[in-house]
Amino acid sequence: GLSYHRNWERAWRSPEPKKEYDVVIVGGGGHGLATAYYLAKEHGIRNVAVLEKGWLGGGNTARNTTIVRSNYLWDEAALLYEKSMSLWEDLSQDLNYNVMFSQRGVLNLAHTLQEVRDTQRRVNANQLNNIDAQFLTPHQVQELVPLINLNSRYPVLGASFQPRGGVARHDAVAWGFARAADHRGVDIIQNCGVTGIRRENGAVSGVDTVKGFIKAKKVAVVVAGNSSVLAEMAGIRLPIESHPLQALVSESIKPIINTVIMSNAVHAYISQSDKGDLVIGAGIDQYTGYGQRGSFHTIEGTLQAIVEMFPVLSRVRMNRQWGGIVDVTPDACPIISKTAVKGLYFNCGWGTGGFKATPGSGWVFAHTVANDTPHSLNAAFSIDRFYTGHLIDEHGAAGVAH
Ligand code: FAD
Ligand code: PYC
Repeated sequence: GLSYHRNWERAWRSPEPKKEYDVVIVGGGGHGLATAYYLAKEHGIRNVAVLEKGWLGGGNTARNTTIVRSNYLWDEAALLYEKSMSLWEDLSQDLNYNVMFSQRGVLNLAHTLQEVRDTQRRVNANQLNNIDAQFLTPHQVQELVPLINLNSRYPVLGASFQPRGGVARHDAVAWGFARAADHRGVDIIQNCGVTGIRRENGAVSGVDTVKGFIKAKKVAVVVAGNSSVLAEMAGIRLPIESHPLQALVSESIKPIINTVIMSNAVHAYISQSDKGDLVIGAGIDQYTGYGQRGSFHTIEGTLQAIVEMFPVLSRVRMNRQWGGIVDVTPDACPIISKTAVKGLYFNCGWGTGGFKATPGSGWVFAHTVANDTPHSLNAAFSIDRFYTGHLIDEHGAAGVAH
């Protein structure tokens, strides 16, 4: 500050794009940057460009509420998210960048008898996969969260708790991966929207961008809410719907909540950031669209639920509200896959829950792109499952209902 911003070191270069790369990654969110980092680190592939139409992490990476957990029901999803969790636990050291990963625990509340049964089933399934899930009674929930009203219109009958879950600092995740990828030779090019995907004889040959054509042996698309738009450029249809998802933060207040509390049933969740703001999120807006905002009634319903669960918050002022566009699949699971076009790969469909997967997603996608074959952890998440019917239904474990 005292140097008037004159002496900051550059965290990454901003080169002009080369004419050709071994791999072009489309999308400079956390997932795209993580993919670039692990391509360089794990597979020695460094002739890589990340093309971002805006600024790094300006999409959902910057717009999400940063909840990290791995308590998914089915083995396929649980193992993938748990891989991500294990990478989170070492990420600040690995990137040499403090991503402020804070394992303050995540609670998923159950408000009906059926939800209690579903929650217990998921906890049992998690324990069989060595995931640190516990079932808490209402009394135990109250001990963890003294301010919660257990007996509101949404009575709390129990909860799952994952102590290793928590939150991280979203910007730092994008910047940490970017800096570490850049150090390994990856070119990061912002303000470089991709406008076309070229193909020759059934194989990808490069991308058209606002900075001209860039030749590429492989193209890996990681653009979250814009996935269908990019797929159309390559003549592919994806089973994806893009919906707005909203969040908001309050003014800063003293520490009052030291864990993460989520309720699928009431479409609301809350944590408190290290700055003191309450970070509150909603369920998705039901309509599809690409506008990064949401409708008023959704956020109003969310705040009604929050105030019922936490009457003490009724007079806290809200500071900012925003929306991102989430890419939702029919089974609430991602697509991390080769496509019918040789050399073209898609990583999308993370919907409302991809932030927690950022390192794991990049790690398995890098493997898939480098070897032209999926890792065992993402083999089940191929696009083929929508033809074979081998869906992995994780609607119950999705953070917010959709
Ligand atoms: P993004 O960060 O969106 O990156 C995609 C990038 O592609 C963008 O930067 C975009 O500009 C770029 N792009 C698009 N089109 C082009 C183009 N033509 N050319 C070049 N670049 C292009 N997940 C959790 O796990 N926990 C949470 O608590 C959570 N909360 C959420 C709350 C909200 C309000 C929202 C919106 C999402 C939330 N999510 C959460 C979901 C999570 O944010 C996403 O799943 C995840 O961030 C997706 O990461 P990404 O890197 O793929 O996407
Ligand atoms: O997937 O845990 C999650 C989540 C929380 C808020 C939005 N998504």
